[in-house]
Amino acid sequence: MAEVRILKRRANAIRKDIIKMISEAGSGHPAGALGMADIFAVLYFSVLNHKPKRPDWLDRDRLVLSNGHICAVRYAAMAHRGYFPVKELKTFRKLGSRLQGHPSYLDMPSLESSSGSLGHGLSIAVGMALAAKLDNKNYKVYCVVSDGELNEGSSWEAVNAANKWALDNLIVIVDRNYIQISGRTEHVWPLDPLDKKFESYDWNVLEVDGHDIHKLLSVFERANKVKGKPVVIIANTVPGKGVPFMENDYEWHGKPPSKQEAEFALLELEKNG
Ligand SMILES: Cc1ncc(C[n+]2csc(CCOP(=O)(O)OP(=O)(O)O)c2C)c(N)n1
Ligand SMILES: [Mg+2]
Repeated sequence: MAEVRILKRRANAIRKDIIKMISEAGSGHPAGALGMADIFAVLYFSVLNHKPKRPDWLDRDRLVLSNGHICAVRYAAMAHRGYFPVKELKTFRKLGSRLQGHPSYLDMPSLESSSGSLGHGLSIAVGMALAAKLDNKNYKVYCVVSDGELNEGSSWEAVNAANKWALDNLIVIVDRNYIQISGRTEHVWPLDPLDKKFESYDWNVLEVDGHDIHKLLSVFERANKVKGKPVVIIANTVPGKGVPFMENDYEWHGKPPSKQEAEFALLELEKNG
């Protein structure tokens, strides 16, 4: 399918930019960002109903990034999609830049919310989805959260609230990469069985390989058809995906590659086009 091929290429271009941005800044979070590149390519280039040149369009779908530390992937996807010039990615994490290391909504309203302090995004998304219902609006609210972030009890209050209001316009994507800042999730603070936990709050639970573009396209299609319940897509991802020496290693949660490591990473990504 041509669309799948194009989206794969876009995800790889996003990954290259993530490496360049974080290495040039000398700080940042490569593992989660690389792991979510396929999903952000699919969201920005296929799923979202939005107008990059009119980010304040009232009927746009909202995308809340709750685990703000992986924002390099969002900035790269947005730049490629036309929200701002790709060359602005060079300013990532620099003083005065709109592209802060943790997203600042005040600097760039199209981010929908500021984030970085974990555990808030899901509540914000629930509020947006409820507002859409009250206003009789048809837009969807997508919310990306991470697995380590679900340690925050506030996330589960939001999950419960979404059930109360039967927010079927809310689609949550969990970056299930099994790592967090200080180790493997199941070692630091076990989460499994995550599907059963969401099911116990009467959510519609879908699970997907977060790197299979074809399956991602169909899981979003299914999620959009669910009526009467909020939806969670548990996306199984490989942290550091595409850069073999970073894959599945929690040490790369928040460490920039050296210049030499970045060159090596870019060579690896080059193999994928
Ligand atoms: C409220 C809050 N507590 C602690 C932190 C510090 N922190 C930043 S990232 C992180 C790990 C979160 O796990 P996850 O998002 O799954 O990490 P990743 O998969 O991206 O490596 C922590 C504890 C924070 N940003 N906010
Ligand atoms: Mg994680």
